Amino acid sequence: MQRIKTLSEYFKKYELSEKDPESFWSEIADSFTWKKKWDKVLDWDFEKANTKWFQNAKLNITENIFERNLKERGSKTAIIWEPNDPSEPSIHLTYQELYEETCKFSNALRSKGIKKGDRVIIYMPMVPEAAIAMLACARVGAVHSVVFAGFSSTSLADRINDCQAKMVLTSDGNFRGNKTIPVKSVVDEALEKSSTIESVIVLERTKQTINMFEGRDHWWHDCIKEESNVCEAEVLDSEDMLFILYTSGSTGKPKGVVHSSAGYMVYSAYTFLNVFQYDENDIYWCTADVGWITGHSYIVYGPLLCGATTVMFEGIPTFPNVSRFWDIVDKYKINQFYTAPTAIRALQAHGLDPIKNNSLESLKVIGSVGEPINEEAWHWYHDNIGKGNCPLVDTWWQTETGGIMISALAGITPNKPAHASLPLPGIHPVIVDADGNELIGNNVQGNLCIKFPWPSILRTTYGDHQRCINTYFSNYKGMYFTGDGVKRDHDGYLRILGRVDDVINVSGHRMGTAEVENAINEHEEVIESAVVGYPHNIKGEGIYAYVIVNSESSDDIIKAEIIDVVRKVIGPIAKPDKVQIVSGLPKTRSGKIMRRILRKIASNDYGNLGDTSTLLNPNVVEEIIKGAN
Ligand code: 7RM
Repeated sequence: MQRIKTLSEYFKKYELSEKDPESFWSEIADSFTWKKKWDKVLDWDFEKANTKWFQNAKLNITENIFERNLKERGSKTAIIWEPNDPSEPSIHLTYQELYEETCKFSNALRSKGIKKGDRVIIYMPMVPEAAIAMLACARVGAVHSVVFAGFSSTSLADRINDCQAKMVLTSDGNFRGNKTIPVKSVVDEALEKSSTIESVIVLERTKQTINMFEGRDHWWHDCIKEESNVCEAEVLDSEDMLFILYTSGSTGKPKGVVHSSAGYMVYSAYTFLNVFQYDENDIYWCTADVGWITGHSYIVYGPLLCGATTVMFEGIPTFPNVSRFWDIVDKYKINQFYTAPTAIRALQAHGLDPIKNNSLESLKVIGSVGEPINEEAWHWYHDNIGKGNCPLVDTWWQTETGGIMISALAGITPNKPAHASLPLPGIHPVIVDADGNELIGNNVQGNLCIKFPWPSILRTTYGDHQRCINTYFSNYKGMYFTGDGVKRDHDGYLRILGRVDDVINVSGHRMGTAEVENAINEHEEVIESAVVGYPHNIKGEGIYAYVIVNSESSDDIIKAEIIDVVRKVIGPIAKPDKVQIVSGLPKTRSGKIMRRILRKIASNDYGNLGDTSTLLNPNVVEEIIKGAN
């Protein structure tokens, strides 16, 4: 695959992608290995949410990672694994070793009856086996759905049930900082609420005591013991499902975003190579978890397709101390470092002391993802980590887009603090006003839509195509709606302003306000609740819950119980930062909660609440302001 090397080349490619998208994308796709090439590059109809890329082509993504790379890169390190505890030895897996481990586990999956199209849940810590599990599923044509190992048993059961999964891959436990987290027992609880799982494969990691259910549960090491290290790859159609990844939206339960084989492969590899400007001998590290899309596209698939060395880190940035990230950068001489603004802000709060003993001179490119990066954090990151001479790529994209959509190309596109900057070739963003009119030219602000398909656009929401149409393709006719606000500045550079729907972004994690409200409402004494986001120094947004209760308990006790119920129903990442007990919620005459007012109060912005006279209960606003946290 050719990499873009200059700004004028970027503009040339961009122009070609507008004029002739089919030849632009087929040239890129040509550098992959196909069992059979496509008949037609693209077929699409946004009104029906139907997009097909590389029609009737046949392939397996793992042959593009392994067979395509092995000859030249068999002895090159594919994965460097850094354990939670820095005194435990790290692991280096070459492409050849990763290939053999993947084949063994693919054979194990087949031995346990997994076939093409079956759904397999991966609920695992950040260990090489998590990547091996994903790749083995892809090799046998099974559809993986990775669930972040911090989610509760209820969240896990919801996902298992939604996609009718046949198998769960998990571990006994999970090391995280100085804690050991039970994982298998969460799976056991989830399986009490679901009926489709036939077997569970358990990786031994923490060696803690767990229950193994005869006939259902098997140890990972037993499963691979007798398996061969060669495994023929299943031949998949370009549009066959590669994976499902659940993500939160503004309504109801999380949606299963579906990605297909060929388009995702082409786009994740192309964007990895170009955004990070990866060179053959570079060491690349993305700090995300494989439970999120960033881990899928930019720890596993993108880098491995490009034959890169990718670092996987099991731990957290603050253990054993707040120098951990920078120690890892120096230990492996990381060249490209990719993390989230929330991590930057958290580390920034500790000042420069934690980096005074680090050189960081291996760094060539630093990146940001998951939420808007504020200017202060941008400068701190750029000056102190990048030492002022590393391009900072602020990469905007979503679970649904599969890969990076708007970003500088490192060292090529001029940097502008807090601006994701320009769309990648092949991406055609438009800014629309509330009525759907396209806002042309510079100095405009509105909602961000994409008007033309790209190879890794989501294909559907699992089991409910209408929901996909309604969520993404109905707000603005003929366009994909992102849910984000955006500004195009006087230079034509794009700045993402954050969500315009009822989704909040807490430490780079997407959370639906309705989802958190539903969890709170599970508490027996809760009558009604309303959840909004508010600006938070470190997390970007915090979760503020207004709750009406019917309870004899003290406010402090009930608040603690409410936080606990959210932890149990969704997981610790969804715990409200602030809970306010109120006697009523501001509502319109038709009974709709006025979130706009609640958001302002949560943000300490009482000055301009707008017109409250049309409320059903204007008095309640005063009361809420008085009691605000
Ligand atoms: C990759 C990822 C998607 C939402 C998206 C935005 C926000 C992501 C940026 C960003 C500003 C960025 N997928 N977002 N990247 N906002 N600048 N560079 O995070 O599906 O989990 O979240 O995240 O609101 O819609 S995600």
